[in-house]
Amino acid sequence: VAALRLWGQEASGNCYKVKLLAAHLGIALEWVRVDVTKGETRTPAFLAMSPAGQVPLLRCADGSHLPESGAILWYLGDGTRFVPTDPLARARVLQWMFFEQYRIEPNIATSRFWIHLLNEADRYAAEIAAKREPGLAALAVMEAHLAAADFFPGGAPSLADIALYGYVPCAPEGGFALDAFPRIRAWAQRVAALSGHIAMHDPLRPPSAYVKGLP
Ligand SMILES: N[C@@H](CCC(=O)N[C@@H](CS)C(=O)NCC(=O)O)C(=O)O
Repeated sequence: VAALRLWGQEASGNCYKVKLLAAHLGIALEWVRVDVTKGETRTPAFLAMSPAGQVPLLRCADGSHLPESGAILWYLGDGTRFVPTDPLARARVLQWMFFEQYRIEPNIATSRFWIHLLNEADRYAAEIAAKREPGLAALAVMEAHLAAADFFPGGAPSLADIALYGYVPCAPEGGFALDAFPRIRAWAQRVAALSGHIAMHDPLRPPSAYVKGLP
């Protein structure tokens, strides 16, 4: 059995999701740091493992490689308390994981990448402006859901909460203030209060940021 190995970058919410689940489940992961801003995900050797040239990438127990944060979460999390057994309940977890990938990640994570990771808000002003309305709309969908539920999809924390926690609490770093979303802020506090929780250790963030309760 191969040791589980994760290729990733510290400031990436997609990679943080995997680390967060592993921390909750007590799963040991070997960490291989990749710098996405230096083209390290686009080398022939990396593309042979991750066809889209992206992190996170997991080497699984059988030695094969699995990209896509949602797929990795499912591989590590199925059969644990983060995935229900009832077919419809499982589908509802996937509902929110797909929502995260289509409505949250492409708007909020991309804006955060240009503003926070690249520090090039001016150069990407048009792209950032185009993400604003769909990003706010996605946050509004989450806020509405939380009127009747503590987690996604419901009663207990699931993989969907782990997936959404990757980028939603750090949305302000992408220019999306969460002041107008009190239920999202309360949800983020609930997730962060779960035993086993770890923060994202983003080296670009000043240490004081952790004191203010960022993820
Ligand atoms: N849908 C993918 C997105 C992964 C992704 O966007 N990875 C970024 C870092 S957060 C990356 O590797 N970018 C480098 C590149 O595209 O070359 C997932 O959820 O894992």
